[in-house]
Amino acid sequence: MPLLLAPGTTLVAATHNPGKAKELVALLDGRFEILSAGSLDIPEPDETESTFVGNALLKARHAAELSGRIAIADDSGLSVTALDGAPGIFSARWAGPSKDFAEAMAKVEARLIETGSDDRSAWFTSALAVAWPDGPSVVVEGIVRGDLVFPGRGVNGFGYDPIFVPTGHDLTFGEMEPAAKDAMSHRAVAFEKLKAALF
Ligand code: ITT
Repeated sequence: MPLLLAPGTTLVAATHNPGKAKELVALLDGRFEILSAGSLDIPEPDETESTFVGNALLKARHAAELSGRIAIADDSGLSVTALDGAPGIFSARWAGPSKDFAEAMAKVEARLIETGSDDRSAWFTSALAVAWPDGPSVVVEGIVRGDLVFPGRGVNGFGYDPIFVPTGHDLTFGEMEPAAKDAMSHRAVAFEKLKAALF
């Protein structure tokens, strides 16, 4: 039987990142009742997998098992061409325990300068996983391509948004209105695939 998500279903948003949680709620668009992992006291699992898809499934399954409810998780990150795809799945970890993204963006710039390359192209990836407490799960992946700018610009969004200009645009994700980012982001691309699979 195909897996389907009926409107009005309660979903646990298995993230502890407030910026990401806001975007997930915007994408889910009043279609579902959302409970946050934080409000259910679900701890953050260790992200032990080596891919976005693997870590998204791990987070969704963990939250589904602990809550007994259907859970949705996102694993995402910034990949820089001249850095062979780094920081990639380590995007959150590059900000250190204090989650200092000014530091993480400075590290990206310093590493780029070290390479001597003038290639500033990069892409964001989002893997979105939905897991049912009794076992099945679905995962999809979306990307958005762009170029990095230094210094960063804008205070909207979160994480690496100030340094990322999506292809075909002039504003960084940090300068765009949230709705503009939500219409084209890696998370939105993944979400379209999830809709096709589950709604
Ligand atoms: P959860 O695991 O609790 O969801 P997290 O922040 O640890 O929170 P990830 O492991 O998926 O999440 O790390 C993704 C990091 O990549 C995130 O902390 C951001 O710094 C960055 N990132 C992902 N999507 C982004 C976006 O849309 N804009 C800017 N940075 C983003």
